[in-house]
Amino acid sequence: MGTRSARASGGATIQQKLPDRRRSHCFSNRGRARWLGGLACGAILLLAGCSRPVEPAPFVSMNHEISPEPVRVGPATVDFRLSDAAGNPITGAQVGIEADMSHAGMSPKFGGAKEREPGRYQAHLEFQMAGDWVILLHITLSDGKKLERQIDVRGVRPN
Ligand SMILES: [Cu+2]
Repeated sequence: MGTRSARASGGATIQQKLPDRRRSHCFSNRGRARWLGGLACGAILLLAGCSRPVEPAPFVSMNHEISPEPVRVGPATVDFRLSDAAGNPITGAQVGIEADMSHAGMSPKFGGAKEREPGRYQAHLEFQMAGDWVILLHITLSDGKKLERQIDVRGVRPN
């Protein structure tokens, strides 16, 4: 995973930054001890990377609107805004849409969203059946961070 390799290489970088004087002063013992220590450190970091959640998710708030209202079987439009902790629009996000029904046995429908205005995104989808739906937004921010948001759409009406 990205985080894991970033941590491992971070450890290596710190080691390289240690002054060379010490290394040449007593290379045979200290150099090797440090090298082994570095390995142990790396292993610990790898283990920690496995058990820890990937990274604290960035703060992103989302407001959404679905039309038509009330939602019924057929085409629908989802408008949503992404903004940061300060309320500024989050631009340049790539957003994949996944629409699922809450009951088993239906395959999810996938689509994408387009950024219509800075921080304002729009997706088109089709509700094929009346009932309860869940829309998942798979969001990749411009810096590569990923997060998900869920929109519950209950009681889609028959057409
Ligand atoms: Cu269904």
